[in-house]
Amino acid sequence: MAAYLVVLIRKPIRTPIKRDDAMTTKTDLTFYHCPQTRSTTTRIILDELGVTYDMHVMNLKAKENRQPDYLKINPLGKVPAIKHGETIITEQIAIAIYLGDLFPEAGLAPAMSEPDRGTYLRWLVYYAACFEPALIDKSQSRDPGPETMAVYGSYDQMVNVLETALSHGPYVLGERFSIADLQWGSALHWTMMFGLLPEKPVFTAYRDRIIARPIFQRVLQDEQRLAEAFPTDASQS
Ligand SMILES: N[C@@H](CCC(=O)N[C@@H](CS)C(=O)NCC(=O)O)C(=O)O
Repeated sequence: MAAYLVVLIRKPIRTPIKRDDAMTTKTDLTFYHCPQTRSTTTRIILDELGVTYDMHVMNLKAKENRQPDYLKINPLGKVPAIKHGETIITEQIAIAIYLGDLFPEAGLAPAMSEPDRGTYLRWLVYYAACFEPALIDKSQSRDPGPETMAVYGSYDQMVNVLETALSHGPYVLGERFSIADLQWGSALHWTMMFGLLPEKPVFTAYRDRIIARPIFQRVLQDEQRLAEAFPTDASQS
């Protein structure tokens, strides 16, 4: 049976983790990762939350993510994915929301009882529902069709709406830093690097502010090291 290479890395605990009465604990968390891909954002979120997890790193170039063991985790063979106890979560935005709620003590996700919750969800989901589809269509020179039929309107509309959303303060929620900023800081970093998003001043200032965070920088540097052992085929990332 083809086994994929697995690296287990224990992350330091920054915040005390309380044991639940349930069978699983918050630390019973496995993160499936390929360096310098969308799962890098998940890694940044995990480290900013300061929690412990096991990291399984796969070699995308060798298609380890397409082996039967991993297809049981995500039948699409995509990263990121996490396993918490017996629950598997795929899709980076679902994972971001799940992790923020799983570790409320980190204060990176507004609770349902807080007024910021709706705005937080709105811009996180905008990433998956509008931003990514628009950028992928553009990069593939695909015509999204009429604005009323395209899920993101038009590429230009999608970009303008994002620009306005990021203009209100240092962060998506104004003065409050959240997981939404880790998602968007990372997204702007990669997409502007690949020329998929215009380098508007609002975008560059926002990106610079978020990626300057020490944990963000530490992960980006370590991803370079990891990518040498677990290379990524650029066309898959
Ligand atoms: N909809 C997924 C997309 C994930 C995705 O496209 N991941 C890429 C890496 S950036 C991947 O795993 N590609 C490998 C492959 O398809 O073989 C999400 O948002 O999590």
